[in-house]
Amino acid sequence: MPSKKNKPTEKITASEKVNELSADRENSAGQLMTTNTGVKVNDDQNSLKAGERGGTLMEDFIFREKMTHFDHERIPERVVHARGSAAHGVFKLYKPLSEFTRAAFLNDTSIETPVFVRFSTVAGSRGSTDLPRDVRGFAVKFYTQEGNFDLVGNNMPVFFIQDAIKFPDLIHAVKPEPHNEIPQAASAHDTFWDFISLMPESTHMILWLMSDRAIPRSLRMMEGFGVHTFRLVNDAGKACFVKFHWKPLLGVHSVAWDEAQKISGKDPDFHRRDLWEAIESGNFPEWEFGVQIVKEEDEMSFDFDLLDPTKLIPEELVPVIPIGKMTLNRNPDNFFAETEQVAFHVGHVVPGIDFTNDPLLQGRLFSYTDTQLIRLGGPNFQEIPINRPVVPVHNNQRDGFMRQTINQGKTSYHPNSIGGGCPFQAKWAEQGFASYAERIDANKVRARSKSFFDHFSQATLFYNSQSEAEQEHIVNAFSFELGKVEIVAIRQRMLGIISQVDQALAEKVAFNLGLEVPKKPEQPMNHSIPADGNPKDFQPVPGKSAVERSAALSMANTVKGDIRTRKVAVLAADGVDINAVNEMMKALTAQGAVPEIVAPRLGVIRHKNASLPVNKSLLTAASVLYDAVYVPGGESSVVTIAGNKDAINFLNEAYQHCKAIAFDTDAQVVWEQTSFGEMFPDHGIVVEEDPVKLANRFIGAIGRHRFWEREAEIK
Ligand code: HDE
Repeated sequence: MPSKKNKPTEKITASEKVNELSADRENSAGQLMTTNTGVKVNDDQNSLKAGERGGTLMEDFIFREKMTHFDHERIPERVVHARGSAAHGVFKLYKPLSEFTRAAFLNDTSIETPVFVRFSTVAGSRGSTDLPRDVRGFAVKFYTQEGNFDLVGNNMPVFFIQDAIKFPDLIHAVKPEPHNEIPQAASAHDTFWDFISLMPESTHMILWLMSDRAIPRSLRMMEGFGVHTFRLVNDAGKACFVKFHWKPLLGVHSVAWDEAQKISGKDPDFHRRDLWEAIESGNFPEWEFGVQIVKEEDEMSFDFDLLDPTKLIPEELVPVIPIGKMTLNRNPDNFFAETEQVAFHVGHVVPGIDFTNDPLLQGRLFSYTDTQLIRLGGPNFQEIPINRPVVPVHNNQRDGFMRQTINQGKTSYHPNSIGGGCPFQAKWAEQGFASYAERIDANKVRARSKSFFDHFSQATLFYNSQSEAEQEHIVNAFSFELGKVEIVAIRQRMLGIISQVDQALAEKVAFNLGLEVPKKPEQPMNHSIPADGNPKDFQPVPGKSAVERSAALSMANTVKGDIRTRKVAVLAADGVDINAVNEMMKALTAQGAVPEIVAPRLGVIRHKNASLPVNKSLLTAASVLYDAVYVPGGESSVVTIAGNKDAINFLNEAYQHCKAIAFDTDAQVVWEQTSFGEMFPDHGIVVEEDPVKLANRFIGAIGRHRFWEREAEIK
């Protein structure tokens, strides 16, 4: 839960990084057009020709330059996390963390550290939908006074695999199948589940992926996790272990799976648009930054290995301490220059933050620079404005494609005497980075620690921690995903794995698939075995989580009641009770919600001499793009709405997706036309005569986010 210090930030000025970028901004307003060499262009409409009907001349340097630049506009998309949206912001520390780390930005509460944050889906291409069932990337670049620190995390606290060497396999399995490039941005296909069914270590992550965490309502309503255990090192050189957390002030919320699929068609940019609009309207997204600290001497005191990235530390064992707040307050000026060219790297750390031997983390330390070299075209990607630190860079690295820096002097080596020995190495006291001197005494082996072999107990912990509705969603997600798998043996193998998490869960999924849960899990269960390994030595080892249920794992326990930025459709037509609409819009807007009038056609809706502008027509709007619906009274308006099948469908869908719906008493005729017209209204359906009571109850209902319990009624 976010702490008391988390009051919304009023207004934040541009960060140091945003100001620094101004040197690179271009603005054509009021300017003459030029070529790239600065020559003013007189005709941008016609190429140079040998006569009006003749061939284009090679001499036309203006045409050649324009076309060549266009021909080279594309760069490779990220091999994973290709689809992303980003924003600038700032991080403010609540209280110094000097006991644990010497990182300056975690020691000085007066510093406002600029950040650039990129959210992403993992599997889809750059142009894919925002709403697949997928993990979301949550990558934060802190431009600190000691260089850049990148916290390249996800919205789930664990990962699919334990060793980086399996990452290419995992990604090959989840990406569209190589022979026909189908399906786009979806895990529901044979190769993904084939791989997963052979990799029991992925089970915990799979439970998260099958949960509603994989279909967020908004990028602003997701948690973020550093996933790996990192190290913090204090000024005395003493280290402790740390897990990093981001907790959104608006709470963690999701959409329904049916809704996610429909949003993908109606507005594939749903999350990108939502983030953009929130920032443009001054509703700055905010997260609290939290840490779970484990003393070095307690490393071995858990029933799981801190170095195993398929495990989380239950908050019941180690609480998350809120240490600061991040606010995103500015949209990028240019998608390509900033969001596309930003280069994150889990190895970008600052003094006071260090790595552990988590084998996934260790492999990532190689991959991120390597991938930028191909994606951004060479070793000078750190000089791209968005990647540049806000502090000066001095070293003996030189040259390469697209070098921007003009290094002065004649020495580019160290030690040197000609250059006075510059640049100097920084002492510890000068905040020079010195790797933590962990003691290592071991044989060189290709191996996996036995302490990594309990693959199921935290998957069970996660499942047990979910509310009834959330558990039901997991059943449905497994049934959907495995239902799309064509090879029955894969479904069967997955049922064997799911039965290790929870027998009842496996049985429900098996029922939906028309299969039986295998009596005994297929042996061997783990197929990720070296050539000379004995399968018996690689099978999962049953374990038991010290914690049986963890409240933090269920979204049912998240922050509720805040309706800021929630979108509300007001379904109306000519003849609407304009006073009622105005009252409701005023009440909603006062709470920060965003009401929009949706009518059968664009223009205005009228009643007597008054009129209201229509925001969307039923043709362009869809209920999946709103959080709630209000049907005002007004005799001819309610008759029109009641007789409009798109409007009734709008309401039916909102009901099916468990949203708050409000009716004026004299709009009951509309309600009667809906699929839920016969039912006793639940708490999410509000009907009131008194407009003030109606607005208050409706606002309360929107603040609940969803009435998932309604799903039981719908069946
Ligand atoms: Fe990444 N990951 N990853 N990853 N990852 C990339 O780097 C990789 C992992 C994450 O918005 C790539 O610049 C390996 C875990 C995010 O630009 C690449 C392994 C977590 C982003 C890469 C992992 C992440 C990436 C592709 C297993 C959460 C998007 C483009 C050892 C803690 C950053 C790029 C952005 C991107 C490799 C596992 C998060 C190829 C080898 C675990 C948020 O370098």
